[in-house]
Amino acid sequence: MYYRFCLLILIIAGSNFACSKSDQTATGSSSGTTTTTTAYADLFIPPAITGTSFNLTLDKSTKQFKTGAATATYGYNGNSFWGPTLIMNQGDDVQINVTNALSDQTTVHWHGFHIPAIMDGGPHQIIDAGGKWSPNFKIKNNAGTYWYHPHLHMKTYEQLAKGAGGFIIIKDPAESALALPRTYGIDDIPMVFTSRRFNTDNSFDISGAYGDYQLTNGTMNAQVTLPKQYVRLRMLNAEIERGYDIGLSDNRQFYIIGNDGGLLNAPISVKRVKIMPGERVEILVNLGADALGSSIDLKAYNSGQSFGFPGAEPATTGDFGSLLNNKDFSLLNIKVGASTTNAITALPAKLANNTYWTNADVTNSRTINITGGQAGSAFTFDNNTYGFTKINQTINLNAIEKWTIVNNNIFGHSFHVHDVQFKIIARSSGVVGDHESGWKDTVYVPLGETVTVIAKFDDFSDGVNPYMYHCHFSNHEDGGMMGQFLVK
Ligand SMILES: [Cu+2]
Repeated sequence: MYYRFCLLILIIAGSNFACSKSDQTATGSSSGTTTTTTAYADLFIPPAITGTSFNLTLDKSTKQFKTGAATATYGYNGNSFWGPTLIMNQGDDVQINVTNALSDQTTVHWHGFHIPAIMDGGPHQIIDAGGKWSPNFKIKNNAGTYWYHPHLHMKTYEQLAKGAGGFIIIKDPAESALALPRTYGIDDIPMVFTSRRFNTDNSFDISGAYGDYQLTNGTMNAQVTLPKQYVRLRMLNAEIERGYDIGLSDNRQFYIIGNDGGLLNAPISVKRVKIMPGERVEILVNLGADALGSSIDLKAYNSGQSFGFPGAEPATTGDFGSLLNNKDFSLLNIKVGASTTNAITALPAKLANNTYWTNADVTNSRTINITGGQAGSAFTFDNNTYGFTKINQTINLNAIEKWTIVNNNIFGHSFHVHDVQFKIIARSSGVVGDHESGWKDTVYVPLGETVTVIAKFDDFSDGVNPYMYHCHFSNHEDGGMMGQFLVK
């Protein structure tokens, strides 16, 4: 196994994990600046499976996160946490055989995919303990970073928290023609961020909103050596609730090249990018000018966020507290290694030719209000708790719909719609950021904000099987912050 035990010193007062390198000091936003002794562990790179036929088996496992007992986990295909990366080509007809080796039901949802509702893997496509499910569908999405995860109603949090999930990378001819890093695990790195709290017996505490220990690809104190050239990081937030405001420790510029539904039209140069649960952001980082053997941290700059940003709460314990809350902390220590023979050394000026929906295209509009959450009650949409047999919205096939999501409530949320990729056209707080200007399936709706998106609901009609829309905070989703829509 790749991990080593970590001698972790958590500087609670000083606010950060401090890691072992002698030249590195804690970079907490408040008090302590302390050199400490923590060993890094090698970043786990999920094995990749390429082709048109994929076998996935979800089973119990264990992983050694801390000294003492191993932690009970879930993983696909024998992995101790998370699952293999499935690499698919646009236009292919793929068959996936899912085996459920748990002693509990599960489902597998293909997050971001435009596929028939019956293949979607939502709460209705239940795979019984010991059972199998074999969906097949054509890959219609653009090249990009997608993922799979359980979507069993009221068990999504538990199963995702235990480690059930995996990446899907879609390739297409337009993306393949670009001079972008795409050697998996070398200069093209999948990175899933989450955090966990542990009980005293080292089992996961599956109750609160936030973990105390950050995990990147299931690795605590992760480190990776990347080549001295442009590298591509495919970042996924698979947290329960926490958002991440991501940057590099020397505050350098990096380049957003894609979001949920594939490439942006051109790279966007930034120093920070926020990524909320369910969202993906692909970035390029130029390591070409870095000295061999030097290192840089990819960090979450989560201190000082305003209330409503998930993880900004000041508490260190309890359901809405965490040792990582309102802190800056490292996600990955990157060591700069030798460049590869096929190094990408320049930033493409142009990436894609997306043309997006506008108000002029809209054939129907609807408004969804974020409700509930008061006095300990669950969050809801339009005051309706999720109902397994309840259809909340009915959409005409080929409609181009404008959805306005209104958050006059008490906290931020991450709003995800199945079946479609949408275009964010308005935020009441101001303009839509360049960093979220591409195709999206998940959008952050901050406290006090109204967000408007447009999507076309084409190709797949079904008068019986619904798609889901929901908050991608899995505790909110499990609590009933989910609705169902039919396209017919
Ligand atoms: Cu929510």
